[in-house]
Amino acid sequence: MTVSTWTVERAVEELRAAETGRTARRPITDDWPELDLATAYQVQTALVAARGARVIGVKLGLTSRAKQQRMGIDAPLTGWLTEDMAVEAGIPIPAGELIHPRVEPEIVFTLGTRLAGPGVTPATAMAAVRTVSAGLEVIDSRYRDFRFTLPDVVADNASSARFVLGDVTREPGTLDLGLEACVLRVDGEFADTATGAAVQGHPANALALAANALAERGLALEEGWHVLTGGLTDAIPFRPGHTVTAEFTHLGTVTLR
Ligand code: OOG
Ligand code: MG
Repeated sequence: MTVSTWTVERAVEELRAAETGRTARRPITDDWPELDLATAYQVQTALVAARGARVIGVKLGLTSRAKQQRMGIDAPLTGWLTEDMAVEAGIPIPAGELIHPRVEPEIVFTLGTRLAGPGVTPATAMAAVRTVSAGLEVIDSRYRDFRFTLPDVVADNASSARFVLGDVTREPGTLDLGLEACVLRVDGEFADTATGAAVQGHPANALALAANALAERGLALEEGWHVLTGGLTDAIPFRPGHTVTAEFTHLGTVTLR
């Protein structure tokens, strides 16, 4: 019998090595099949702590059918957003720092008050929102070909890399976010489209889901935090020199180069 020598600490080291060495690795569960979801979230928290950047919010992953079908996983997850992931609009993404980046458009909430589960409903979730904006998330799995199981991607902080927020902010309640549309283009060419309803039927459902999921681990969404509600469309490969735009009905246009 072989005894697994994997631990939370070892998983963190392996993921850090893949990230800093810009080399994708095989899924941790290939070597550590016993990695369960609760332990994977411990890896995620330890990984983000090891990177040392301040937490400024939460990202949801795999909240839309487009994303779930592409990744072959039908359960949403959460990860942490840190200060160093936020990129100013207009500043080029340092693609050389990443392994195989992909871009996806998202609807983003910024919280005016703390939001703690359990029992958060979409309505109570929206009552905590100060502003809504559009965003483009750059994801970059530390796993080869973005191939992973749910515990793998949870451990890898949901493939987090960078994100940009649009400069239009709207108060919730002034928009029907289920009907808010987004057109994604690469170098001006149409790539994909979706409305806010693609995310769990409505982005408010995703926000409530995040608050309730964090509550299971004794955590809450804090005032001032950003919440990325999940890719509306499938993510598209981000190649140096390309310009990706996400044009929203009321939330403006977000550009990444
Ligand atoms: C996992 C990250 C998912 C989203 O918005 O669905 C995510 C992945 O697709 O690699 O950020
Ligand atoms: Mg995302």
